Amino acid sequence: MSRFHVSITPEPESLSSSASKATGRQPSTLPFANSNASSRSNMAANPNKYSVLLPTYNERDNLPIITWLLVKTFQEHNLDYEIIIIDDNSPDGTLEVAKQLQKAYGETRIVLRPRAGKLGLGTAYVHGIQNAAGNFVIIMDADMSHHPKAIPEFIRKQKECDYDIVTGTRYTSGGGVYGWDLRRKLTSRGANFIADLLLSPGVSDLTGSFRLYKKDVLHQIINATVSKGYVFQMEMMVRAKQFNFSVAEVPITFVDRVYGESKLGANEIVGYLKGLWTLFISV
Ligand SMILES: Nc1nc2c(ncn2[C@@H]2O[C@H](COP(=O)(O)OP(=O)(O)OP(=O)(O)O)[C@@H](O)[C@H]2O)c(=O)[nH]1
Ligand SMILES: [Mg+2]
Repeated sequence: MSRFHVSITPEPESLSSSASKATGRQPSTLPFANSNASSRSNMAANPNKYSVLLPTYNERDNLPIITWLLVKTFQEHNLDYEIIIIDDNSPDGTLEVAKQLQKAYGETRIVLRPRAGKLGLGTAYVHGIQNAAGNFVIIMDADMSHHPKAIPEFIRKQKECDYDIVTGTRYTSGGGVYGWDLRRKLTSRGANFIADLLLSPGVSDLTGSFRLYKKDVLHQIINATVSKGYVFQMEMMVRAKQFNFSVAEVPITFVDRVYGESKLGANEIVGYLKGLWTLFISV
């Protein structure tokens, strides 16, 4: 029997009110991890460590908020974690902001893995995962489209059947997209529809990038993945199916980026279609 199957669970509301209060403004105090006894005792109950891969390109305004929310979430759930920021020499000075965050939260929590230039998302993950200390890896965007409040649910879901991968989905009941215009919504839906039609990886949100992986599973999938651009996330699910990894889904609410310009243009769409075709004829 194939181990590849998909299971869906609703997203919790537990952190939503406190987190939304934090969104959109700089916190006056920063949460520090593992500072009390109850935190330490619960950490012993969950021996896992979660490495968050946060690729950034021109995210100087979003990075402090997403980092603060991540620290707060991990702290409140007594989870061991590190946040690995992979900045590609952003012209807006994102790396300087990341350095400040490292000073505030400490070098064991904030790990900087900068690169000299914009080399793309796919290789940013490969670069980030090197030396990751966690046995689990969380991949997410830094622009606030992915809310850290979903992470405890990803973790709970993963434990349920020891899943290899848990992926956030916008396209099942309980999930959704906010802030996109019709063109962007149609592009995303169309990209999912065509990929599902041609490759049937069995996952409802193929282009999303909010996912939890066992680290060795992510290594294996990344090593097999050949795409570079937007098609990368979709290929990861195609490879997961190929290797018979088990995948669970958690509905997520995706909101348009808080600060900064969208980078999705005609070139990316053409690149996606080309990549999809390459996969169709090769996988
Ligand atoms: N290190 C690195 N990060 C990148 C690169 N391209 C995008 N990112 C980051 O990857 C994440 C996802 O990219 P986005 O630009 O948000 O992609 P998107 O969500 O499809 O499009 P918009 O939000 O509309 O711009 C964000 O955190 C970006 O800052 C890159 O070439 N290198
Ligand atoms: Mg984005």
